[in-house]
Amino acid sequence: MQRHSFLLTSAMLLAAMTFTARPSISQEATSAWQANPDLVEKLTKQRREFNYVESKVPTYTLPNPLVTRGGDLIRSPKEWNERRRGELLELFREQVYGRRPDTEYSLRFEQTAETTRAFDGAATGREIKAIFEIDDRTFSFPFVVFVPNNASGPTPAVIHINNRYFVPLATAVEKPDPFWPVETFIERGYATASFHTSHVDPDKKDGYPDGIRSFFADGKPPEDTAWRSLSAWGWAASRVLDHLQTIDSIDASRVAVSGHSRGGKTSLWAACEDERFAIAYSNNSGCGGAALSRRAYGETVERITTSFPHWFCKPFSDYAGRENDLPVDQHEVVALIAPRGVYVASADEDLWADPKGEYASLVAAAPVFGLLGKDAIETATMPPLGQQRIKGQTGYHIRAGGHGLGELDWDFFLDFADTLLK
Ligand code: GTR
Repeated sequence: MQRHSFLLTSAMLLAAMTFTARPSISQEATSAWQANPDLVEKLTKQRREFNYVESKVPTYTLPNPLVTRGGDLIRSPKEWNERRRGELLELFREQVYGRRPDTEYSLRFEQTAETTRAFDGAATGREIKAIFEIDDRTFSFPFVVFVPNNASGPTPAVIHINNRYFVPLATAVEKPDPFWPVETFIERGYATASFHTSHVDPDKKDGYPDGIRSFFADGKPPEDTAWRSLSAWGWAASRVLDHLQTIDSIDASRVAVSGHSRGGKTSLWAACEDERFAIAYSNNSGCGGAALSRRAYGETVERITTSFPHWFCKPFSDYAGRENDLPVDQHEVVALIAPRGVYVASADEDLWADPKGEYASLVAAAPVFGLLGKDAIETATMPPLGQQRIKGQTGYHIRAGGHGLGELDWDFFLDFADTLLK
């Protein structure tokens, strides 16, 4: 190292001098992300009942994903698959997201619109209706799929869970949308599909009668531990995947699921329940998503289960103010997706979603990836703002700006997908 420093060329010296002459930039480029103290102060003043101060995060011990309920240490992939993964999945079903029904149903797909020349002929787009039948009752929701026209073989795909709105085929073709940038996917060699969460299960406290959960329960009210909206939306992503499996130009073993915020909570859980998903993307998912519940930083279990009682099953609300008693924490959602890919993204100003807790969760799952013979991010300190960190099966970035999902996030997401799916 020492000797190399003598070999600096004049150009490098100049670059180094320019670098030190602009300390704020050099700091931004090299030091681990930390919450902006001014923002912490501002948010603390605005919402006194929530904690934004790092030093006030309660002390906690995370449950070890590699220790069974009975206290046994899991030592091999076989033990993980046979003794631990199922147990952990059940705990999340019972305590957090609820259990999906096992009622039999039939499903068919009906094409309602098509364009074979989207984006100057680069893609074929189709609007599809998923139609479910139980006895003589039916339920349906629409989704839109695009596949590249000029790929040399089956392509990977991304299913985006859209928690904001439905983007019909015609709109997707005519109006670029950074929340679901279809043309970007096509240019980068990916197929993509998307649906709107509320078409599956209305995203409101009293929406139950009109959603898929009520359809499955034949109108009966949900049991305390039955699935709630997040799980229902994730289930819908699996049904879209059922459709992608029927398309020859898509390689269904290389399909990622993505979502923002409540959609990000959903995509993580979708990939826990359905091992066909090759990658889960969580964007600004926060509480009940990637962020550790025990940190109680920003949004808490109490707040989320009162504001959005339809997202989580009833038992989760019992941990309001007593997160330490949870038999699980959110790093174990990441662990359940191992050895597949998991990518977590945060935003600098989105302290409500607890970027530090989102990152910590990813890192705390690394031992499970390790046990399964895969690399994952283990570095405890966060990367600098705007810089992507990828190691093996996991990736992370924290972007400048607030709660949202845009082109920069997607570029990073697809860079990660390129490493695992291409
Ligand atoms: C917020 C909620 C978050 C997050 C977000 C969103 O109001 O507190 O948990 O899900 O909504 O989905 O945009």
